[in-house]
Formats: sequence, structure tokens, C-alpha cells
Amino acid sequence: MRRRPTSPRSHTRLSFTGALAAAALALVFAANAEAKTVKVTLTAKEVDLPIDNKGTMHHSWTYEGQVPGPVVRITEGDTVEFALHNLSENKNSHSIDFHAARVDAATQFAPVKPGETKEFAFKADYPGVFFYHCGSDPMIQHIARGMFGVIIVDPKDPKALPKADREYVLIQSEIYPNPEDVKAMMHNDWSNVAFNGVAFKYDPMHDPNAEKVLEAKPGERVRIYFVNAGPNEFSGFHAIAGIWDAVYPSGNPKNVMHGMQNLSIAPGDAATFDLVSPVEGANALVTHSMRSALSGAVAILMFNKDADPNLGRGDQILVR
Ligand SMILES: [Cu+2]
Repeated sequence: MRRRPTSPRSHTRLSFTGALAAAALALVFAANAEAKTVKVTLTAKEVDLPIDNKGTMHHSWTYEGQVPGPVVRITEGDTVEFALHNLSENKNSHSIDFHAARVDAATQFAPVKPGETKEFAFKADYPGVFFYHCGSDPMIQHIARGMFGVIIVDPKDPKALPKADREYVLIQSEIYPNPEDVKAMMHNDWSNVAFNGVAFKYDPMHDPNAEKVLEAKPGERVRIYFVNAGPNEFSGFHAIAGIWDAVYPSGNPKNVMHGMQNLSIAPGDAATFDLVSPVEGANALVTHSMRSALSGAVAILMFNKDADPNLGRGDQILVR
């Protein structure tokens, strides 16, 4: 039996396929090489913090003594080796629930007693913007008292989203007049709704004691990582005098909507909002639920040519 000669054409095709396979393998290795293991430690701290611009203090329960807790930022594919330490001087058990993690809720998200530490690991397989919060009983109180934050999982493909010129984190939550009163929380009887823990924190237009605004230049793409910590109120996130150029529910580049005026963000949900202003002047970022906005859930985003170059970059994406 005569062997069929290999035609130059099929030979070429084989080589081409081989080259493709090699390139694909190289890409896989490159992607694996980029995936990192990131160590994150958060310490639960029960501390007094202001809940308004006048300096009214509440006894808050926090991650790292801050409301919201620190921004955790990783890249899709990374493995997070996480540790939660609960200070021995705290009076309560605390825990963490990362919405970016797929683990066993009963063990990994379980309460940690004062003086103890819990460690677990998870791989961040989905890019986006995710809520994290304490899940200890009663969860409604642990969230209302300040145990919440954001984990941003950047897409591993840097071109998956248009490049942002500035980025800001805004986390909506309710403030209850008496942080000991769980019954009032169950009745949704809040006094204020805040962005980043303080009513009217970035709104000197409505509160003369406010000292900060968010800033950007006209034409810049401003990306807002928005989380609704609740624990109860829905948010209708809107830019007064602006239009969201793109909105990504849960921050995943595959979930994209354009030209949006508002997107409802349920308690425990998050989304990424892109805004580009063609003009100078102010936008007011609000929940369009008016009782919430008029009690503190407003952030002024000022567009001007002399915008502070540090704002919306580095550790200034969450303006403290
Ligand atoms: Cu807690």
C-alpha cells in the first residue's frame, strides 16, 4: 500500500495549526503566570466614629477602624489568602462574607470570637465590583453599624473595559439613631442615608460642614464603583445633570448597558457606573429615592479644568 504523499498545502496547514496551539499554550502560561496569590488581613475593631460632618459620634463596628472598610483590590484569577482577626478587647463576634468568593458559608463565613483569627482562601473567578460585610448575628446590626466594604476584581484583560481616567468608590448605607436598637433596624426606622459612612460627606451644597467633593475634568471618564450596603433601603443611583455612559451590573464587563439615567441597586448589590461630562460644573450623584437623598445620600462630583490630580487615583478612590 502506497503512502499518500503529504501535500505542501496540508503541511502548511498543520504547521499553522501547530503554531496556533503553541501560541494558545503560551497565552495560558502567561495568564497563569499573572495570576497572583494575594494576602489580605482585616481586623475587626469596635470604635467611635463620626456619622455626620458636625462630628456626631456613634459606637461603630468596623473593619480596620474605618467605615467603609479598606478597599480590597485584586485581579480576576487571583487567589486571596484571607485572615480575619477579631481584637481581644472587642465585645462581639464578627465575620466576613465576601460576595466575590465561592466557599463554604457554614465554616469560612462563620463568626470569629474576640481574640481569635480565622483564615480561608478563595479564587476570584469573576471580574467586577462586590460587596463584603459582616454576617454575624444579628447581621442587620453588624452591617448598620459599619461592617461593610468593597472588593474590586479587575478584569484580567485590561481592554475589557474602557480606560477610566478617575475612579471613585461610593457605598450607600443607612444610619440608625441608636446603634443598639435592632428593633428600629427591623422596622427600617433610620434617620439618615449616607455615602461612605457619613451623611452629606461630599455635599457642601446641602451641608455647610461638608469639606469634600469628588473632582474630575470635563471629558474624563469617571468610573464609580457603587455598592449598596443597605441593610434595608434600595438605591436608584442617578447622576443629577449627567447620564451614565455605561453601567455594568456587578461590574462584570459582559453586563453592559449604555445611556442610562438610573439603575436600581438592591441591598447587597453593586455595579460599576461610567460618567463623562462634556461641560464644567457640578453633577450630584444620588439615590433618586428622595427620602434617602435628602437625608444624606448625595455626593457632589465637580467637573473643572483644575481638578485635583490626586483625587480619584491610587488610595484616593475612596475619599476619607
Ligand atoms: Cu460584625
